[in-house]
Amino acid sequence: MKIVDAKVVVTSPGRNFVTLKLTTDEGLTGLGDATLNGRELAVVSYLTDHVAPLLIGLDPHRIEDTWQSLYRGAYWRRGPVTMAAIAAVDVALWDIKAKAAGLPLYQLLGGASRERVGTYGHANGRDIPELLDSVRARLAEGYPAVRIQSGIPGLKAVYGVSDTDETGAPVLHQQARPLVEDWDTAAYLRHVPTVFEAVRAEFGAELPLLHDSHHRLTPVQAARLGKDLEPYRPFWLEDCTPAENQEALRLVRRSTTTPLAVGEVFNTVYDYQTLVTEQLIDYVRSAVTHFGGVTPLRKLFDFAAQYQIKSAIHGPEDISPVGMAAAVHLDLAVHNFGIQEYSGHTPLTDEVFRHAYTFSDGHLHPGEAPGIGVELDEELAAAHPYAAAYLPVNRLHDGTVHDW
Ligand code: GCO
Ligand code: MG
Repeated sequence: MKIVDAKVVVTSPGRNFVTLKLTTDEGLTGLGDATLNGRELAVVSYLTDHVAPLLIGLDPHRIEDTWQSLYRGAYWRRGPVTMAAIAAVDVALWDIKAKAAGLPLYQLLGGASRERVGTYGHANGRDIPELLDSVRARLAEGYPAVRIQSGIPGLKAVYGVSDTDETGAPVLHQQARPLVEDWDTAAYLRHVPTVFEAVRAEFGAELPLLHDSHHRLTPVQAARLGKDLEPYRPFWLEDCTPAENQEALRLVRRSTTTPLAVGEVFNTVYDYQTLVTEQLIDYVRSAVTHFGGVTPLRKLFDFAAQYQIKSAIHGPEDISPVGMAAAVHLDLAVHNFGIQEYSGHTPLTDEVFRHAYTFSDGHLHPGEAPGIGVELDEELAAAHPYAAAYLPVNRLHDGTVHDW
């Protein structure tokens, strides 16, 4: 079998998604997600101008060899643009291989290690009463675990709550400049424990509660927050520091037993080396889409497993249903699965990307369709073209840019 066509499809059925479609001389097709939120067209160019020409004529079964040649052959290794492009190729090849075998991808990854995949959903509120309503809504939808984010008194727009629709999904800013949010770490550190206290008081001790600090704290601030949240037994504290400084997590780890989750912006195993070997974290958060695909993510999970660290694949709305499908196959197969983030997509997105995976009773299953189980409606995709959109930026009261 040979690859005869490599096409990049950009569509915006509510938000931008970048998809690679490979076609073989036997008529089999494979899809891979290459969406890099806010920087989509850089990956489109990387794929179209530099990768697609290399794929024509290759045997699609040679996944490891293709991965290694794209990673090593570029000379310029790592980075989100490169790794999102490689991820799309990797997933498209796994899709083709599994279709050729007539099996759902999880079967090629060792088969199911569980019956279904547990998830967490997002609850957001501008204030605590609104957040409690949002938690109630997620529980009514069946979510077994909930991430809680709340507005902070004195701040007008903060991560997770500035502009969300009725499902809790962030509203896109399709405009020429990024939206500016504001930030005050002291106010945040004072407020978050009161949020946990209120949610525990309303929903009891058993509901797994997660929280995302979105890279905003210094190590000593993160240590303080981890300690302050201990009485409320969080399931995890996510991205407490900007973890490209891996050593920063040593202080946090020594100071608190609050479990830590890190890694959605990481793109290779080297980003995790210290974190994993020193057991500084409890969950690795990379997405198939941003980590170079199923091939390296599986290796990361096996590496993490040696240190009792579990998987928690990044699953916001900006991972397309193609990336989500690949994630759910991995989730079902790996032994050290922890939890899957799942926000779902708009009905229009689910029409553009018809998928076999299902969400019911708070759990995902990849389905039994051969491959990853996603079909792209190219006509509908073309009817919703790319629209420039930015993630927000974050500024302190004096105007200083802060981590977003
Ligand atoms: C999460 C993430 C997202 C990111 C988004 C950026 O935990 O789901 O932090 O909300 O902000 O993926 O593109
Ligand atoms: Mg996050």
